Parts: sequence; structure tokens; C-alpha cells
Amino acid sequence: MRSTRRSVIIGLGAIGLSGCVGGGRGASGVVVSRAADPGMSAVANAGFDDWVASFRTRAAARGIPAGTITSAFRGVGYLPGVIERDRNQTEFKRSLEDYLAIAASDERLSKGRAALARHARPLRAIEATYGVEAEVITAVWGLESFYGERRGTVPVISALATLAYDGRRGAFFEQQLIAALRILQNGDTMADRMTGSWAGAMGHTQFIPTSYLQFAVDFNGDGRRDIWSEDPTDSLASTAAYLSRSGWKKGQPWGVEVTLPTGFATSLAGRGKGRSPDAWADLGVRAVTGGRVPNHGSASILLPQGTSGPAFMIFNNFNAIARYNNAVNYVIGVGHLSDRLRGGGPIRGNFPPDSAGMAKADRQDLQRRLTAAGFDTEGSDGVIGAKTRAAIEGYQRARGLPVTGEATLDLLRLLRR
Ligand SMILES: [Ca+2]
Repeated sequence: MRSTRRSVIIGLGAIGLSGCVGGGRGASGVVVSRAADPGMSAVANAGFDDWVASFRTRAAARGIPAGTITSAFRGVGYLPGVIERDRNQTEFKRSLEDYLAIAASDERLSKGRAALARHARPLRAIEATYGVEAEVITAVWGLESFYGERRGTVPVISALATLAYDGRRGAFFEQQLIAALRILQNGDTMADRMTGSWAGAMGHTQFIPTSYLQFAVDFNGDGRRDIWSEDPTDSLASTAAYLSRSGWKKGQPWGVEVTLPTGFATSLAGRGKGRSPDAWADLGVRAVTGGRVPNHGSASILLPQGTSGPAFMIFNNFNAIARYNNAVNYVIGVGHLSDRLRGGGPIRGNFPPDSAGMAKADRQDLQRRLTAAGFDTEGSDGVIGAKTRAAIEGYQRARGLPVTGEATLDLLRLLRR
């Protein structure tokens, strides 16, 4: 269910970042609010209006009161921008290295530490109730909405109705639309407050309506399960409830970075190929910090970027995060960000060069040199995003070179002269 949600939202294979990692705000981007996006304003569409009329009948047959339907659909319209986003989010898949550069950027780390401190009291209470560490909840929050800064401003009923009408994944989105109406029927929020991402993910931790109905809780005790308010308490508790129901075990790691012995048979690696940490140790697998990995139960070895990238020993909590969003990069992103928020260090293993043969240090050098040359990449995180490509194009144009926007070693050599 959530994997469905995610492939919908991010296609990161998916970050938001969550999500959308991969939003519109360059390097730090997760889910980006679309307030200024003209495509997120309703336009006239007769086919859509006909569809809404027939949907109202189906919703009534499902037991949604007429008053709820009428108020929910007041002002609802077809949003062309939603379809545009749905069509353009398919192929985009970041490497784990890029994903982690975004998911655990300096900015996301410092904001995460501040969020942990600012919300320490509710987070401690939530941790005590659901048995999910405050840092883990905060990491989900950071990836899903940049700690509440980017919860999305798209009217959810319009977005879901547009996607249900469009039909590419009509049945799924009609189910979400019915669930959204049930939320309104329950009185947890009003239609005009029900905003979210273009794909209908709502609140600080970006719940789709069916997940909300299943897992959302009223933790601050005001009688409403309010994930739309500025106060993140209900959202964070709802996320903890979700992870708890997905099997999260407090005090156990999601995974541990490891080193593999020379000649390790890669056929032994992969999710679901479990052994005890002692059995892995007997095969020569060691924690990257040295020594055998403590026994947290059955573990698999994961090689997200193959044998030339970092290796992880993953445990049951990995699967709990995967129930939230079944994308390997997302799960490692949440896990690693939570480790960093708890004081852990960066990934130690090397990553392989990208398809252009560039390592992260090369990409960062490229960004620094472009910026120094007057073509601002707005940071040097080593992730080649829209801003870096624009800077490359500007540089190429100014130098009379073919304008490709591509980061290459030839371009770096040129900049190094
Ligand atoms: Ca509440």
C-alpha cells in the first residue's frame, strides 16, 4: 500500500524524499509545496465534471452522507498540474550516494537536531507510548516534509479526483478519494484544510488517506486526529503508530554498515537471505567500526550499489520502515538520518563513480569551480541537480561550447585549467 503511494509520489525507486527526495528544491528537496504552480489551479473540464457527477453516486452508495459529499466537492476542479506531475515522475531514480547526500545533508541534519530539541517533550511521550525512537520518527518527518516545512498546498480532494478521473491508476485513487471523504465525514478536518502533495499525501509525514484511516491517532488529546495543523504531534504519533504496527522493535538497529571479506560470494547477499550475525561473522563479515555485529536477530546483507559500494547488514526494523515505503534508498535514508541524529557518523564505504565516471569528490569540485567562475550551483553537495545543470549550461554558453548541461570529466578538466 505504501509502496504504491511512494512509487506514485516520488518514483525514486524511489524521497521525497519521499519522497520525495527529488522534489523541486534542488539539493535539499523532498516534497515541495506547489502554491505558486499555476498547474495546481482548477481549469474547466467537462469530462471531469461528468466523472464527478457519477462518482458522487458511487460515494453515496458507499455510505458517504450527501452533506459530506456536497461540502467536499465545493470548489473542486480538474488540476492539469497533477497529471503533468504524474506523467513526469516515472524514470527518475537516484543512486544511493546522491540520495543520502540529500537525505542526510548538513541542512537536514541541523534542522533535525533543532526539531528534536524543540519537540523533545511530545517526542519522548510518543517514544514511550509506541516504542519507536524519537530520532527515527524525526528522520521520517525530515524526509517526508523537511520537518513540516513542505507539507504540500495542493487541495487533496481535487488532486485525488483528477487522478481518479484520469484513469491511469483510477481504481487506486478512487479508493483514496473515498477514504478522504471518510476522513471529512469523521470530522477530523475540513475540506478546505485538507491539503497535501499532488498525489494526495498529507501532513507532516505525508499520509495518504487510507493510511490515515488505518494508523492516524489523536495524541495531543483535542479529540481530532489532526495531521494538517502546524503542531506536528498527531502526525509524529501517527507515524510511530504505523511503524509500531509494522513490527518496529525499539533498541534494535535498522541496519549496520559492514565490510565484506575478499571474495565474498555476492549470491549470499539480498533481502530475505537471512542468517544470524554470528553466521555472517564466521563468513568474515565485520562491522565497519570493527568487530562482529551484535546479535539483533536474523540479518541479510544488502549491497545497494553493488560490490563497489557500501555494504549493510539489515535487521527486522529495516522491514518495518519498508512497510512505510518499500524503496531501499528511502529505508536506508530514514535509517541513516536517524543514526546521524543520534550522533552516528557518515557512511564509511566508498561509492562507485557515476555513469560519467565521476566520483562524488569530482562532482563537488565541479560545483565549486563553476560557482567560483560565476555560475552559481548553490552549494557543492555532489548531486547534479537542476541548479548544477543550469550552471553548466551557463558556463558552456559563455565559453561557446556545445550546451549539454552534462557533468563530465572533460568539463571538470576544462574548469581546472
Ligand atoms: Ca489531536
